[in-house]
Amino acid sequence: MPARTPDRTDGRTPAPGAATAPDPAPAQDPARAAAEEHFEATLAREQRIEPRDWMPDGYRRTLVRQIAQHAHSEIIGMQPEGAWITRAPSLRRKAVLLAKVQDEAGHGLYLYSAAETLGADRQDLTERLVDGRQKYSSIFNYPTLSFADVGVIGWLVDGAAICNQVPLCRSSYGPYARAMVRVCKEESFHQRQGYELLMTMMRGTQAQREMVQDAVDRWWWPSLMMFGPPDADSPNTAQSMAWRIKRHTNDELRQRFVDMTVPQAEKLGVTLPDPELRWNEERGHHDFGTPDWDELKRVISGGGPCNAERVERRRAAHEDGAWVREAAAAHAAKQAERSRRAGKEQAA
Ligand code: FAQ
Repeated sequence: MPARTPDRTDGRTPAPGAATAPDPAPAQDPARAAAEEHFEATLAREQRIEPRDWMPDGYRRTLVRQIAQHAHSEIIGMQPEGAWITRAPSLRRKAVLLAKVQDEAGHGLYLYSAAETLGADRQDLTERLVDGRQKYSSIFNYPTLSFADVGVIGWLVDGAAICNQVPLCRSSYGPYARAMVRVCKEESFHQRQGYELLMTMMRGTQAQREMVQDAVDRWWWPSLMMFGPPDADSPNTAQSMAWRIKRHTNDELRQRFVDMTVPQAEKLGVTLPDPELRWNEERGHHDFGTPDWDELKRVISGGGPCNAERVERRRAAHEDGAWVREAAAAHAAKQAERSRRAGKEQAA
């Protein structure tokens, strides 16, 4: 029988960032000591922590932070490609792109739901995004200058997302891990559509090939930065690995992405813009150059080329959607009232 949260009946916690009373010391509270032991044993057995299980406050906070940032990334990530829906060059490309962008919205919704199982409030998370208190992936702060960018986002950005997220299917928190399974299946489809689009362009005119190369040159380094700062400068990795939230470090996944992508670039016929990129026989991996970490810091802290535009658009969309949320809430209240009345009539 799994240990349940001993001090809360509904397994929920105050909004992230709210003050929490310190938990009693385990030695003084046998129920708490048993819950902690159960938590550690569950991790050691590679089993999942579920919403009603006891978990350390830090574990909960870390998950809310990562899942919220991830959800925000999916939602903000709709914008760079979404900008091309009206300009896609054929009905087929338009339909494919529309479906892809809708998938990203779905991913955001699964992830916000996963954050809600930890006690986070969706409205609060959105407010934290639009007022800059929570982050989203740096990659979505770069502009999409040509239709080739749509293909390169599918190939490189979704490719990096897959490398990062497939191990998260084994993350220790059940709702997050389960959400990742479906997300990864869809991301893998997105990656193929991007690669297919680029392959088509590479078989086209010289101008199209140049568009693809230009897009690769602009997106390569930002894609490597998606994996986060180098391990030595990553404040969260050690603890997140110990809690089995993350299963690999940022540098391990970055290396995996480079090794996976180099042969695909060769097949496509594009050059990756890194003079230091070469196979290292001894390591059995590709060596590659150092991303501009100052650029990553700048983009994360709001100074990227599109940060202001992305957040402003998200804020406006949220405000424009207020009437939909109000209508849905009014409808739900009406339904609830109807079932309450029907229940009363049945009981009478
Ligand atoms: N951008 O200590 P670490 C997608 C932050 S989804 C912005 O290494 P951690 C789908 C980090 O959060 C893409 N912020 O942190 C798609 C932390 O913040 P704090 C999103 C970044 O969490 C495709 C601080 O810096 N994917 O692409 C970035 O252990 C196409 C220190 O860093 C996920 O969110 C960054 N690149 O590792 C959609 C995956 N890197 O504590 C549309 C889940 C780091 O100061 C189109 N997340 N930070 O608030 C993760 O795996 C991890 O959170 C990492 C960062 C690996 C991103």
